[in-house]
Amino acid sequence: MGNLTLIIVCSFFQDADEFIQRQEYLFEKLKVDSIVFKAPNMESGETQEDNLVKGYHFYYIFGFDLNSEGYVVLKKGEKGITRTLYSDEMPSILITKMQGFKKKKLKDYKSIEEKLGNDAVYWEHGSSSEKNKSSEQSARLNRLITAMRTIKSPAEIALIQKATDITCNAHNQVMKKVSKLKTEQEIEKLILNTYAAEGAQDIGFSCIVGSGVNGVTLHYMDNNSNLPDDSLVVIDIGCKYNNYVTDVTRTIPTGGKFSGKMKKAYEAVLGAQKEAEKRLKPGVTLAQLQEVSVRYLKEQNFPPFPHGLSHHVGLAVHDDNNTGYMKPLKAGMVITIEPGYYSKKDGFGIRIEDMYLVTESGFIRMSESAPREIDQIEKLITTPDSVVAANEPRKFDIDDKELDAQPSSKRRTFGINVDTSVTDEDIDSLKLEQNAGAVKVESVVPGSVADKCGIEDGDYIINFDGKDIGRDSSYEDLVSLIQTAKAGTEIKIVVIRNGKSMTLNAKFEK
Ligand SMILES: [Mn+2]
Repeated sequence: MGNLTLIIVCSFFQDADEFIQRQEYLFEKLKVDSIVFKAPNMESGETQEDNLVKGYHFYYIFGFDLNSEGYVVLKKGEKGITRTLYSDEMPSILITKMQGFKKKKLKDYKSIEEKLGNDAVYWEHGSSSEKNKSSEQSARLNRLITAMRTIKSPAEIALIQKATDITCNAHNQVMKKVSKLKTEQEIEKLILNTYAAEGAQDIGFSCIVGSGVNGVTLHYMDNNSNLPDDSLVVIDIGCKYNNYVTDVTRTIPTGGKFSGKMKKAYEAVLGAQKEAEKRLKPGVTLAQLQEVSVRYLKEQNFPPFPHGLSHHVGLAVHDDNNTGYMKPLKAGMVITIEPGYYSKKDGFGIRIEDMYLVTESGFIRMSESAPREIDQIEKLITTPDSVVAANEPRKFDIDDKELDAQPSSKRRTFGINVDTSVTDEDIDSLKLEQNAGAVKVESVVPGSVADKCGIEDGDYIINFDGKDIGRDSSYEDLVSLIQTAKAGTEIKIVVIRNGKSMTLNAKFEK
């Protein structure tokens, strides 16, 4: 990764409270004594897609995934909810940190199941099955979670914003370097490198990089053609950040200039997107947005596009929701608007896709830091050092105070810049235990938790709150640990400084 430096953004994490509140909300709405969740089992014969869809609901309620068979039993008692996980696997996130979570062997589940009998609601990925003793309640539970997921919490919005900022930066990198790139594959590589350098844990979906006539294929993923000299390339991408994804498409000229039919068509598509934006506020439906968008294209003598204008985005790129195309949108929903033009005859495709948070008064375009105006895109391609108007990632409108006011979305500000140029040899030189890893601190943000506890530039963090940093994914490990650190309690951090290990104490604000 070279000498790239990245800021470890630990400001935006959902802490365990948010998941606990969701569990409590289920009891409040369903008015039952017990709820049994069967964990999504990736090993089973069901399709991967199916499992993913099911996995999102489970993750939304508990904040972790299981890759093996397991059950979570929630029981409402006088002292609150008791939570028991029946599984032979330990979830990667530190489940013991979640209040009152008991862990039992999978084989013990059989006995509890008989006791629960018909008084429990059984949830098995939302589908009714033989085991579903209360299928009507089960379907209700499933719809309830879908409804909850449709409106994003401030913590979720911040995560989607972060994923969006990283993805927009990948677009900016491509615009700045496209004149030197020769193939679709090189563009894809640049995108993936940007994701990694900025701390995205994964892709949200496979990159679509369609140059020339390949841009006409909606889900083109071969990405193996040479870039034509003077054509367009459709780049539809989104990374995953702390389980949340994003979806942003830009179409750029390989030769640096939109000309002739390309320019005319691009202007029409951009106009169609802006027409939909004009109507975007609570109360409007996606069908209405699609209608105005298509009508605008028709007025400009361009055909309707062969796909939906919008979809919801969250844990999934096409996120589950209870609104569809016909029900009015509400504040807190996150959607795309993505009109397009596709012509084999012209030899190119165009799609412009942005991410929108619906607000009380209208919307916030979350992806505005990747330019979409013709003059700005051309400027960035031809003079890569220039800064165009929208270049800076947007600072999200929910300010700190508002975030702090939400008990479910306490911020985890740690405050270090990570040195990503650390090699395996660097880690070896620390002489750690087998499979142990380390995160090297490039610099500390003044006044941050890291600063207050005495972390210094050049320190290697090897253990956080009793947990070793792993060898293979040290960065992700640290992020997970910070995410689950409990506010107000003392946390021990072991660092290696000048070859010597030392223990520092940190405390996250309540
Ligand atoms: Mn999309």
